Amino acid sequence: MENKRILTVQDISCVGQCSLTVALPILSACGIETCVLPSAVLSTHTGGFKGYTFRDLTEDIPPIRKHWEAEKIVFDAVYTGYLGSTKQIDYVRDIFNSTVASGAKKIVDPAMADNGKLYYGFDQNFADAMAALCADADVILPNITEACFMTGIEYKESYDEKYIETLFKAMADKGIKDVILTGVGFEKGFTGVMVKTGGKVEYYRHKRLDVSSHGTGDVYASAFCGALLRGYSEYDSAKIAADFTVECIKSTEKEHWYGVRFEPTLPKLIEKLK
Ligand code: PXL
Repeated sequence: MENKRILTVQDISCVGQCSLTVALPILSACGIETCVLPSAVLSTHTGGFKGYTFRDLTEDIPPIRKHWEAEKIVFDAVYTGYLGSTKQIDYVRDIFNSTVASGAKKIVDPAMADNGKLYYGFDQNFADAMAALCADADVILPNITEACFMTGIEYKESYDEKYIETLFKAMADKGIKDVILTGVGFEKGFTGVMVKTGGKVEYYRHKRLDVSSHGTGDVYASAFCGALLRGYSEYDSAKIAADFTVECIKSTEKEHWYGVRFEPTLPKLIEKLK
């Protein structure tokens, strides 16, 4: 196996099973050396806990990047998740333009919204800046809500393929390249991923479990990046990540509302990628 090194930029939510506490173990299980750049440190994530602490690390990013440049450290891929401010988005762009190996994959999960709403602390200005970062990426992993906020298209709970086509067209008009659109379901009891690579669009349908947990998108994006760096195509990586996420959700008890219990399913992911 060729050794690959990925940099992931997202927050540390000390408790809550999302962002770095999810990305690091999953990418490691995929056999990928994982370097981290924490965008902020929070006592918990922002979805359902009250009174969390938030230490913004924005101003640490440029000196960290400069040190890596001085050491000639480069990454085979950069994967960004939850970012705390528009300034951080600019600093991530500087990383895209400097500490990457030639041919490095730039993967952006515009983690900022779900179920028709932006997460606490974000506004349309942030969504516009995120759309611009997505245009600098090779592949992005939005859900439908995030795609809507980035394009100005109205969010719909139920829709047809035409609506999804409209979202893809609007993202392409913004210069966005490959898209793994998550949470796309046309029938009751099923959801799936619509994958646009180059001009090709493919759909992978899977069972919809009636549990919604924070951090599901992070579990999905981390497994996708792991499979991609192991040499799978974007479509196959999207499929592997979907099957993994469904299994993880199955292992998550109702009381474990704050995150996805992914640990019991890691051996299956390792086996799959063998
Ligand atoms: O990707 C989800 C996520 C990550 N980080 C923080 C969050 C959330 C979702 O609410 O609050 C801090």
